[in-house]
Amino acid sequence: LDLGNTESQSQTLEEQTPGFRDDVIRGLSKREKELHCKYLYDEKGSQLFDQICELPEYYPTRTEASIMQQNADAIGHRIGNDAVLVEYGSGSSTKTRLLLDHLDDQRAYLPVDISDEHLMRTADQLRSDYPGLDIHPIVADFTAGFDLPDEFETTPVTVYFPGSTIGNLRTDLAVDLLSEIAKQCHSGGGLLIGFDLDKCPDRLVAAYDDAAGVTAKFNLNLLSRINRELDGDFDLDQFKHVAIYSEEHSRIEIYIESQTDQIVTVGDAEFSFSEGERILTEHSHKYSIDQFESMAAQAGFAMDECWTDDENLFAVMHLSL
Ligand code: AVJ
Repeated sequence: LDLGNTESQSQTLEEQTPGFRDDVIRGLSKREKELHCKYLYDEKGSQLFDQICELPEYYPTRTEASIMQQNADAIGHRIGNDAVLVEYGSGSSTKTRLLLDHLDDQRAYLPVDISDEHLMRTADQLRSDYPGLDIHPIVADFTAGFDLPDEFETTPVTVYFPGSTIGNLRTDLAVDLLSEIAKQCHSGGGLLIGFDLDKCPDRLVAAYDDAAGVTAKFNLNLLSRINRELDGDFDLDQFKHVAIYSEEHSRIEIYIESQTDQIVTVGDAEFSFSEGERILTEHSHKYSIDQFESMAAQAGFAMDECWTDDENLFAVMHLSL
């Protein structure tokens, strides 16, 4: 039975995410401990996020999909025919299908995502569902910037950036990313973006600290990932999920809070936690339509049209350069 050289086939976990160890050690060494939110989305984290999207308290995903559904024609008209669509963080491209069904003689679709297997599987599925569509999957971390294939370097491009993922970024970094997107769109291009609207704190906190505790599992899963991949010894029973709303920054802040004074090791590094000490794991910024419009204007975008739901929970906006 030839097992082949599994070593060469299966990268070690470390090789899969080379920056993970360095980022974790650096983040836990800070006076105010933090871990980058992108590390929440390992296989288990992505499954838990899919479960979060089904929770009654977590309205963003279903609200954005219904806005897209209700306004598909108007949105398709704004994007225009013969469009080249680049989607940031495409995942399983479910919302995109709403668009693709309303864009006739679409030029090309370039889904961009950091997890390559998931992206390739989705691209294959889309090729069979949309035979006439030219699909170019791009494996990239869009926050780190990436180039489009040469053939699209000069064509007007519409970037589709759903899910309020822009909300993960501090405002100055959000403007930087929007400026990168503006460069990619070229003149004549556009941006279709979804973002969560600011609202009463109770509704927001409930969406990030659900009664069933799925968001708590999603957050604490990062400690299990550190234990597994970086030889950590976090005792998850001694840490708690915390979600608070910051009026000052109009954002949800998600933390992992130590329940006692304790020492944790990650490989040969050692970190002390005092009772109540927190690790920041994610920001989710909430905007008014005016705030978002002026933030995007700093990156050179002008709003064409904005669609919301009847409870004003979420917004989808089309902007042009
Ligand atoms: C995927 C970043 C848009 O900010 O609402 C959901 C992530 N975190 N519940 C969000 C998230 C906890 C989500 N984004």
